[in-house]
Amino acid sequence: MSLVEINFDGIVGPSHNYAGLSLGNLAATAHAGDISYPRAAALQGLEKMCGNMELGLEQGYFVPLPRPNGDWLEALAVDAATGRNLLATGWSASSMWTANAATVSPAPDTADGRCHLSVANLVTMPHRSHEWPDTLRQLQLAFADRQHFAVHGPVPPCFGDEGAANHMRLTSAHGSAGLEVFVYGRTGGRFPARQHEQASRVVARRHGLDPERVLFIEQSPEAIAAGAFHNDVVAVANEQVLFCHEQAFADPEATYGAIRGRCPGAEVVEVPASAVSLAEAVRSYLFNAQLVTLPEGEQALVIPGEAWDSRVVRAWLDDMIAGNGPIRRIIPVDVRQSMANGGGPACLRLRVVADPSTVDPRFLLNRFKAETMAKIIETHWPEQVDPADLGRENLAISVRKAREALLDALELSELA
Ligand code: SUG
Repeated sequence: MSLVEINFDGIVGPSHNYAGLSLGNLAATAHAGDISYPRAAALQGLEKMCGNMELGLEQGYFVPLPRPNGDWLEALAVDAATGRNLLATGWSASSMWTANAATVSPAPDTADGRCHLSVANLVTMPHRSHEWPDTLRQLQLAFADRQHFAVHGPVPPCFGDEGAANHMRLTSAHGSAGLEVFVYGRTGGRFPARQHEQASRVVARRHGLDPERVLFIEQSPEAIAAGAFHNDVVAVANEQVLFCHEQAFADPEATYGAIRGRCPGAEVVEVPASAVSLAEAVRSYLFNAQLVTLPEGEQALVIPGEAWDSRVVRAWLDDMIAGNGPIRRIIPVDVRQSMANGGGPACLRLRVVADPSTVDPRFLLNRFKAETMAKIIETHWPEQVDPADLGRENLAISVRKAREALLDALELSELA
């Protein structure tokens, strides 16, 4: 059994739009009302997946959820006179950010030796709160092998859970036992704290994690106030490396100390605020990167083009690469359509450490499938969506047809 990291990216759905629904997500609110380009968005996401596959990494995907969600809109009694924001909650393609789909504890960390996944309830944002039932169906299909996986329902909705975006794992190697770090926010600040401490604790208990190999860390309130609505906007970990902003955690020294104490080989690569301010970190999404181990063993950081184009970020990265740190390569990618909604490379993927042969192959990418997907996206995804068009019947029909065409091609029509 060979355990590797598989990144499951969310295919950007045909209703991708900018409705400005996420308070505290500065990019999304800044782009409220803009015209979106779902076709370009989905192709950008696909290109990122293919790029990672070419690096020799295992790549999977999840399909877009059914939108508009008629049951949800009906439950809200949305009609022609209802405000546009409420209507837009039924049309969001927000499931593309699969870092919020679930929290994943790989088999070496859990008491029963299975990989555990808990679907995230996403209760804080109305447009995301109705994702979980369809996400759960997909997880149950992809990880149906009960000998190797346990898929859990959501944490009760009183405690907000936003999944892997607030969870990091430090380990000597993906397939070995690791330290799981859950990051939560405290309410009461300028913006909502979306991850509740109790939700993280529930997930850790359900997954059967050894309390000696778990940490619960408070996110810094300044980071949330500056627009880091998830921990993955200011920190990312991979194997023994934690890459983070100086102001990511409420008590950085205690956090690093606790991590080093429980994962002796851990290396912290901290970016000081004097080099990259919190505001620039949030604007550029430097930390919303995929920190990956390449087959040759070195670590690479897959960053958004916006970070690469930032003068101060680039200067810091140049110095880092010139030094002797653990991150040896920088790979910029273009995910601009997702970025304008506050979703960088890291938001677009869910990391699952597993043996690929135990995963339903219909969720694993290869060259041939990528070409098929590209053709379907080019043929069926709307070229553009004006948020004023949400609610129109002809748009609903084309969005539904587009998704059906994709499900057909991927032999996933049971998710229709
Ligand atoms: O939940 N944006 C998403 C972005 C999620 C990013 N994920 C991670 N950081 N892991 C959110 O805020 C905007 C949708 C809109 O406004 O139309 C949105 O939902």
